[in-house]
Amino acid sequence: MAEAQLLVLGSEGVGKTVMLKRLQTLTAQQNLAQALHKQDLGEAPSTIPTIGVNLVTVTYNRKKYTFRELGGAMGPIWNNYFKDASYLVYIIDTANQTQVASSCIQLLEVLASKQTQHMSVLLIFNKIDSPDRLSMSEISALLRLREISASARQDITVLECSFREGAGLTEILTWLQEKCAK
Ligand SMILES: Nc1nc2c(ncn2[C@@H]2O[C@H](COP(=O)(O)OP(=O)(O)OP(=O)(O)O)[C@@H](O)[C@H]2O)c(=O)[nH]1
Ligand SMILES: [Mg+2]
Repeated sequence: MAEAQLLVLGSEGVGKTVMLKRLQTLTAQQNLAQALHKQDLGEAPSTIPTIGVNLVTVTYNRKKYTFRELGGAMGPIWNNYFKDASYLVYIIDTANQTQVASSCIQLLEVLASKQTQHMSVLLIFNKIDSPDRLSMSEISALLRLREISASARQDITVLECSFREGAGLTEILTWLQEKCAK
């Protein structure tokens, strides 16, 4: 079976583990099409902060995806893991206004690394269900998203999600299928 290696990065508590649990549950459903349609995923799974690496495998349409989540606390050594991955999922917590700026700086550092130039990037703005969240345009301005997309070598797709509510999961599966098919 074909296999894709993905890296999942983002500051502490942005929702990396919840996303992986949601994807695992969703793709394990017998009737995935129906599950995707209903989007009735129940309560958000509970998590504890990831210490070290959280390895999760998801099978979708006969393709295997291996996600390697690095806990946000491991930020300083993320770069040790770049060489093994071809795809990057980077999550920003739109509700954590004090963290957004440092998350953006970390993203820029990741994108500037020589070892990530070949990667396809999925940039996720999570927690859009939160009343405190920054809007897409506020974050885009803060992040200078347009300039980044124009200057970065990587192919960047931006998605707004709420892993608590299950919003955006279908789009993630579509992205996986499109990008990882190559
Ligand atoms: N409101 C809201 N909360 C969310 C959402 N996604 C995740 N959370 C909450 O955010 C908290 C942290 O989620 P995790 O998935 O553990 O975060 P993480 O990115 O894996 O964190 P580290 O492993 O410490 O780096 C949990 O309490 C989640 O329930 C969301 O879409 N909306
Ligand atoms: Mg985690």
